[in-house]
Amino acid sequence: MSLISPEVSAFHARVPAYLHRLERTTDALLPPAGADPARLHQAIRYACEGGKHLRALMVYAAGETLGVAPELLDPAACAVELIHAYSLVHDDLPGMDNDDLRRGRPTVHKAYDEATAILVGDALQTFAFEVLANAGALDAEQKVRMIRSLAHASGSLGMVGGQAVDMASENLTLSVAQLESLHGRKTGALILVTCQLAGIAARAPDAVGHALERYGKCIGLAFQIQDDVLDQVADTATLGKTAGKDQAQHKSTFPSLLGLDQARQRADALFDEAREVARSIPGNAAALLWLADHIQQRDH
Ligand code: GRG
Repeated sequence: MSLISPEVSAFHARVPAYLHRLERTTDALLPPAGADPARLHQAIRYACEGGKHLRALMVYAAGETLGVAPELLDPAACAVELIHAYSLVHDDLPGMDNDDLRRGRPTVHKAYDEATAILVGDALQTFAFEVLANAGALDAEQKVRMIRSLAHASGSLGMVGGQAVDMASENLTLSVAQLESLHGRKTGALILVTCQLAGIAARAPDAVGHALERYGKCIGLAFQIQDDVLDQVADTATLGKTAGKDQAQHKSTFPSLLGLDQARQRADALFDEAREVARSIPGNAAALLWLADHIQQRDH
């Protein structure tokens, strides 16, 4: 049963069209699978398939709230998904999380090989900045601001730094504040930047930009808490209460620090806060409200 409220159903109806725009933008940017070197280009396209595209939808939702035409949002939506895809390919490598499956099928290093997976991530990262630099609908200042924001969010003070802290924290018990800080960088920075990119496309005034950032921070943290909760529930269902991967590595998670119920409550409170912030943004908040509902209701 859909729990989408009538208030936000208008954006819901436009989601397939936004996803189609993302697919078209990405397809036009990436070299064809047969381009030399064909194996690398096949693997690049493989890495981009599947996925829920939540980050791209955040760009479109924040942009729609601010009244931005979708063609000004396409490059940013594509760029964040490319950075996200690269981060997953590298995160799955044996030197990092060593995962065999991603999006329900073999990870890139399993379907191809480790060296190819490293190169796929490298190439996806550079394509993300190329699509912004090429964006014909944006002016030069908007492009530079977008490139700067995305570089900052994905670099060593953002996602890459968060990954480094995560790896260094293995087998340590973190405080809730430390875990929030780690995930604010590892997962949150890329979610937050989706709102910043939409704000740049809209030339939003500072006050609106700050409200959008608050929305993005709430969604980013809620998403990560929910991710931990979903993992814990899946581990408990499939492996028994103690055999999950995170527990085997003694990794701090929100459910391990707060308990499952409190972790769920914290995520719900953050989704509520995000909706409250969305309603305070001048414009049509329906898209941002839809997104908060949609992410809150996800089961994977
Ligand atoms: C290796 C540079 C580098 C960074 C890795 C984001 C990240 C940093 C690693 C991802 C590891 C992970 C599974 C984190 C949990 C939260 C998360 C990002 C889940 C995957 O995001 P979804 O659910 O993925 O949006 P889809 O497949 O839908 O795109």
